[in-house]
Amino acid sequence: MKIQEIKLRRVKLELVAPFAPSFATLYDKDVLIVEVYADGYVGYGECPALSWPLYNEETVWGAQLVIEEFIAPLLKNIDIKSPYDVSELFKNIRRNFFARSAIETAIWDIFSQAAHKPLYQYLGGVRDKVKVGISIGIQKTPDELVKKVGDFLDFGYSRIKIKVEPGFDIQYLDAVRAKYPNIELQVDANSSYTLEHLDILKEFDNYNLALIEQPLEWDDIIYHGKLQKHLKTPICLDECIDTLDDAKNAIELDAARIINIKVARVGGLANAKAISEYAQSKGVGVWCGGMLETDIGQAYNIASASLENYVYANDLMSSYTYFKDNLTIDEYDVNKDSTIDLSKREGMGYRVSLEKLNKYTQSLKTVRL
Ligand code: OSB
Ligand code: MG
Repeated sequence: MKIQEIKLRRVKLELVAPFAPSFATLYDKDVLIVEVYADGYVGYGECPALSWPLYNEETVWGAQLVIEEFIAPLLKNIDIKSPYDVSELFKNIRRNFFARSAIETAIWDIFSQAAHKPLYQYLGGVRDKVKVGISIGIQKTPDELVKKVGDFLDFGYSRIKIKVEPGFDIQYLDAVRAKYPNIELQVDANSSYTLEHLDILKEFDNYNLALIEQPLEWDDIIYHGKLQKHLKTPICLDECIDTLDDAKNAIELDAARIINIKVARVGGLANAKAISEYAQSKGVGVWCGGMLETDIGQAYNIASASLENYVYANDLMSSYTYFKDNLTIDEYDVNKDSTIDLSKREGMGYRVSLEKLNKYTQSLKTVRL
């Protein structure tokens, strides 16, 4: 398969409500959608980097430039034999995993279309529906959080993840547990604590949490291992697992008893699968996290969650939970048992609406190879 052309679109979608992890508040999502044209096929991919380098080092601005100037040229006149070969082509580019993933996933779309298979089957997925949960940003008051939790439980999400940071943690957990003593609950700190907060971090053990996600520095593995010795609640790493080696180091140091694998953060589906299989060989279960992807990016997240070792509920949601509108025609919803069905359509599984894509496109650049 040879790529002839790549279109890079900056697309802006409005959120239903502001979303606040510890590091920023998002009101809308400025994303990069790529269209890869190859041998009569079109594959879609998404780079979900944020507008600021506050989650990790990437930004949507930088990713666009890196794809245009450095990633696209590597594909010129290359006959790609398998989607598993794509990361190898990009291996000399340091990091920039979100940018790499946009192109890599679009190539998976094309190969699974050409094989006449739904992506999840082509990837080797073993289940046709995946467990889902919701991620709730930091709220102004504990009461507001309790109300949001109730709304999402009513909607069908049975696993709730709450964003926390120092000062917005114990009181909030007290309030949620007072009303909902038995729900499946977990927290995500997005690197807002240090070991100086050890006393507070130990208190998390009192709330029967499924896991604590990325409490310490975004690029730290060693101190997470030290912290785990003081906690009963399993530590789950997100930000600092970008490569298979990161996963090996984290498991070796007992810094991650669970791993949140984001397709985009690890540079695409082949690496997500490799990390998941390695973790499985060590008895470490994984789940799929997200970066507030549009429904195009979510298609790949959903497919990844069908792999065998995705044993925990994933941060996946119905197409209208975060965004006022979508980019695909085939909307999907959460079932009553907090699952989402895998699409049986060939390729990534959801037909892109060109009308909507054009409507929300802020700028478009065509790169011919
Ligand atoms: O840390 O998981 C995170 C959103 C933006 C950046 C980081 C994170 C998140 C989420 C949203 O928690 C989860 C999702 O997209 O489903
Ligand atoms: Mg996280």
